[in-house]
Amino acid sequence: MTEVLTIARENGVATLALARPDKLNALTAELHAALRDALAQCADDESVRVVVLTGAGRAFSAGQDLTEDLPRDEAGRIDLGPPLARDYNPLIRTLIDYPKVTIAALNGPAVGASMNIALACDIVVAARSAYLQEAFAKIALIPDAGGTWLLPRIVGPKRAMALMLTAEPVPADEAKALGLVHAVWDDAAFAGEARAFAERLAAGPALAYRLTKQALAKSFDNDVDAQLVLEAALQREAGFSEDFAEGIAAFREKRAPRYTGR
Ligand code: T3D
Repeated sequence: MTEVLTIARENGVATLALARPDKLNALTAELHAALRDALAQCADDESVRVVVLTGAGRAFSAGQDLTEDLPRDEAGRIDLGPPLARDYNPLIRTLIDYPKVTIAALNGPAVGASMNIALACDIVVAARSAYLQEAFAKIALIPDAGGTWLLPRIVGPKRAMALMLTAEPVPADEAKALGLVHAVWDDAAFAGEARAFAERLAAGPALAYRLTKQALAKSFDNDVDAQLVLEAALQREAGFSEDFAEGIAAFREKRAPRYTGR
């Protein structure tokens, strides 16, 4: 059987590549299951510090596979409740809560649910020819996979509304200007630049990154006082770490730090 997801581990980076290139890496139940397993494995694998999600071939992913058999209700209508409850919603929760740095490396278009999966990663980087598209309205659906929560928090409610109602593609450079994408590289350089970027993060202080993610996850719910209390608690934890001691030592000795994530 052909693998629908490939996993490569190198220099602290696990690269998970959606691998149905003939179908622009459209998401099936099988691909969701493989992704779920891979994310769980990488969370437990101490040698992995950064997870990169990307696509094989010319697309990141074209969203839900529209040719897959979908469940039906008693009246015979397509019932999207089960795949959302089983696959999409847990995936978005997993990505938002993920204990390691996640990078969506958009080698090509990220469409429908796959745009929102990318946005649920910590950092999005893109090849110049890539685009992001909340394509749902084109097939008379509403944006799911966390899109209605994620997108307005990134670009503001008006832009989110327009992007969702028009279902227009957002080219990579425009997505960068909107804050959806952190870096855009030319297509020919993309794979190498994305790998180097991920490896730089993998050499960073993994424990401090995890705690930073925990702090940011609360920042839109907490008031300033609650956030200051949370920062103090998490900063104490960071301060107790071997990495902090190493960071201080490296600074004093004028050398690069060697972080272990402890
Ligand atoms: O299950 C649930 O819970 C529902 C959840 C839904 C979440 C969603 O993601 S809804 C959004 C679903 N996705 C789409 O609506 C996008 C559909 N695809 C497209 O509009 C276009 O393919 C693209 C704009 C993404 C790219 O266009 P283009 O011209 O570059 O490529 P293409 O020729 O259309 O596609 C290449 C092949 O991929 C083609 O197969 P073929 O004809 O060569 O055998 C095409 O059918 C296939 N493909 C592309 N997208 C999908 C797909 N096959 C299945 N599902 C797809 N989503």
